Amino acid sequence: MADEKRKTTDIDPIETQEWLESLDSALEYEGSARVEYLLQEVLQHANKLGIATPAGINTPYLNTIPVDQEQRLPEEEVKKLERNLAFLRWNAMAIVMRAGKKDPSLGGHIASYASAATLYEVGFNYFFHAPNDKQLGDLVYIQGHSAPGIYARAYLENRFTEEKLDGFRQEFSRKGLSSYPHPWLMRDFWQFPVVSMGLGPLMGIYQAQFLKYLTNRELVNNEGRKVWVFCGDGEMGEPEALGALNLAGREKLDNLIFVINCNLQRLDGPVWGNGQIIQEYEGVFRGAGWNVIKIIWGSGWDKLFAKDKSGILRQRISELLDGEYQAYSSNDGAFFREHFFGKYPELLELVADMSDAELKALQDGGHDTQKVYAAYKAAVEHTGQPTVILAKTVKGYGMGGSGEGKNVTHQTKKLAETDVQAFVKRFNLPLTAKQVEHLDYYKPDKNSDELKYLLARREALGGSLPIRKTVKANFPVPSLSEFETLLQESGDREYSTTMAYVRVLSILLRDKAIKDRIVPIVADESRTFGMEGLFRQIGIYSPSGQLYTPEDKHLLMFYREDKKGQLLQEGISEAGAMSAWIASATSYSTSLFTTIPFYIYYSMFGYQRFGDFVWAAGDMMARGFLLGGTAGRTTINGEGLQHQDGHNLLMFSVVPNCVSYDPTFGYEIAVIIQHGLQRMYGDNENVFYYLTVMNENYHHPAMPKGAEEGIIKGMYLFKESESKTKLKVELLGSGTILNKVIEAAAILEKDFGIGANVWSVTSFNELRKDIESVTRYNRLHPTATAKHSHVEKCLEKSSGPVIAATDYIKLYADQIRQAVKQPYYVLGTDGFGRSDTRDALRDFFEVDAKNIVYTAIKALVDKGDLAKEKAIEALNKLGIDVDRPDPTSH
Ligand SMILES: Cc1ncc(C[n+]2csc(CCOP(=O)(O)OP(=O)(O)O)c2C)c(N)n1
Repeated sequence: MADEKRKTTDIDPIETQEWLESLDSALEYEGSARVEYLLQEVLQHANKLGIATPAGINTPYLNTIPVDQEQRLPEEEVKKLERNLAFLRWNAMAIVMRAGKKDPSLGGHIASYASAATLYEVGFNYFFHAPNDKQLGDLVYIQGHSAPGIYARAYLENRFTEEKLDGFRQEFSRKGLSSYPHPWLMRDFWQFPVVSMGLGPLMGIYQAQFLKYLTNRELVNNEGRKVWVFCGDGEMGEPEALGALNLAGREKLDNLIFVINCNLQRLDGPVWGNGQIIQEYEGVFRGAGWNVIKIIWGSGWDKLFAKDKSGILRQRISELLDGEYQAYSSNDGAFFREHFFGKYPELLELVADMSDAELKALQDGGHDTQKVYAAYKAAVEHTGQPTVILAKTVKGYGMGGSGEGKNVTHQTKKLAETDVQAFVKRFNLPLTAKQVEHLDYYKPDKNSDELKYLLARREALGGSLPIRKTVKANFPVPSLSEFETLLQESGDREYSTTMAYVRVLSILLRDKAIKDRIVPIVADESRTFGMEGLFRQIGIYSPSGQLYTPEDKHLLMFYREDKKGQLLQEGISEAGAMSAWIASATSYSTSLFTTIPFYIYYSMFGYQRFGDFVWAAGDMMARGFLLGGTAGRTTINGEGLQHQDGHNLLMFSVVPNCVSYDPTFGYEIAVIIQHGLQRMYGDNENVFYYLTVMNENYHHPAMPKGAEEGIIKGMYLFKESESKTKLKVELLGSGTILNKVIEAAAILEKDFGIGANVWSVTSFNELRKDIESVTRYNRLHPTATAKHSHVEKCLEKSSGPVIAATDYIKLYADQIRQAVKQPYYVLGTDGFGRSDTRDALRDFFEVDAKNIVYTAIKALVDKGDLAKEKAIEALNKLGIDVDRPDPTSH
């Protein structure tokens, strides 16, 4: 359309022709760089003259690399690659269909790999370096739904037996293969769990950044290593997928290559049926500073474009809608001729000498080995920018009527018998009728050219992929005595647990054995957490150093950016910073060099914002510390509803290998972090830590003797009641609310003659895990002596009642209910937060000292130890209005 309009408004075609011819001649005699220069000059000049110029973000709907500039593979190698590709296609399909025969509910996908197969194979044979003694290798993020194709390759490489393939999606009953890439489930194989759409692209960008960070800090030489991220064109709809493109452009991450499999379809139908998704992504990526390589058309099209002197074919493809093109893929050659070429008689003429079968055989660029090779080669050679390859393919390629280019193809787990036959014929598979009927796996003879080629190519690139290697940490973990200052009473000084954490961090940053391995991460909140001292001390990482004089240069803590900076300041992107944390927390595997990440952020913008990444981190066996700063619904009092976190701690409890705590005192933080360091880097355990830290300043006592074990297990007796009275309660508290519990204990004793033991519960989450494990043991061992949970042991001498109060929703402390044999009462901060003073909020949510006192008295009334009137008296004495608003509905 645009071309037509332009033509109709061409008031001087001869002049136009002269301009075009002068470009032609510049190209012929001086090359494309000169033409680019001239055009830039013309545009700049036009700008100066005040003439509006096009944004220039898109190039025509053509392959980016001109045919004569394509780097090519020897044809005999292409033949062997494509032979193997046929076997891989068959085996990948067989894996899914054989599992489906056993039980259709097992599921699986055929169409995604069918469209991406060439993209993977060119990479596996020529580009993806594996880690070995000599090299660290490349990091390849494989799109999850293509897993069957990757298993099929592992079979050809003799890594998996046929029996193993038959265990696809049967991990418990057959010790088989995981549905998608899950390192947790296949620890020597998968590296990156990316099947949740959007995680791969974001994690890949920060992985590439982290590799450069390690190089710039001279910790690991990652030069030459590439991060390859494979994703679907539908997947790019996720905000996470597009969210950090500009960072990759800004930091010139030329170690990063995205391969977007543009089969124009997602799960339900076309990604953008009414437009051209490849063009849209080209604009987005170019705008973000990426090098974009489009491979839309296969080699068969080259001669058609060469013949297209009038530009009619170019015009037709520029008008083409993805929805239309998809229909051509799912129909035959005659349909293609009629609807695509038939639009213009001149275009029909262009293909008059081609049969319908030849038209149908015109391939998309992403199915053309040479085109893909040329794109990858150009990508790995490109410097100064990340590269995205937009490869046009057909979803369900080879699936025929059962799925090729069809809207239903994503979930098609089975091909009709006729389509299986057609598949065998199309890819010329050497299978007998019986083998086809049984869907037997096929592996060429070990002496065949194809298999020898496939194995030799992997050997040349360093070995098999994917592969997950790890290194054991080999540095001394600091002992608790290093944190002595935090174990002591704070005297006159009041500080918050956030400050306690920052002190722990500073101590670690001075520890000779590990200081370089520490990776502090923030998402534009250093000042919120009092960490700005680190700017000067360790520097903020910036690959280009600091090209300007910061406005605060005269200050002690000025904003110092440095190529060797240690602090990762990821700007306002919690999910991005989380991805950086994951890269660091798994560097013991990806770079065989252990780093120790500490990422602190606003706790409310934590799990509930980037929870899927936390889940992936668990799967990847990430090791490191996450700190939910400004936690506690009433503790960050002024910020109001959106900021006040009363539940993220509970959310972390659902991640099986996350160890989480809600500490109150500096010594608790020191004990927890020291123990975490020991578990993760001393004992190489696959766990990671989440700690809440708060911004309320208060006095910190010295660590009670022997408290370490209880701190780690989740509960210890902080203060035993000295009262001789028979009226006793057990008070449990965590985080800042423990201070309210301590206050309540004093009031109970002084004003009501009730003795109260005070327990610091550093983690209801850990206590719950212990209860679960003990309960399971007792259930499965009916004749063995029953085990007792830590909670039971702590409270065994008490007759209760037990009252718990925290700054989190009641469910958090309620987790231990089954192990509390005494009457158990829980106070917490259910309901939306709001701004007010801390005292007012704790009153509102009923977690202040008076509400704890009253609840203890009511508990004694319920137990029969006190008369009902005592409860009324207490209400009056404490000034509690019983008609107060209910925070859960107010
Ligand atoms: C976050 C998330 N949402 C939804 C899904 C379900 N899902 C799986 S594959 C898919 C479509 C993928 O399409 P595309 O990215 O284009 O990949 P293709 O298979 O076409 O190559 C969807 C929606 C998912 N895996 N993750």
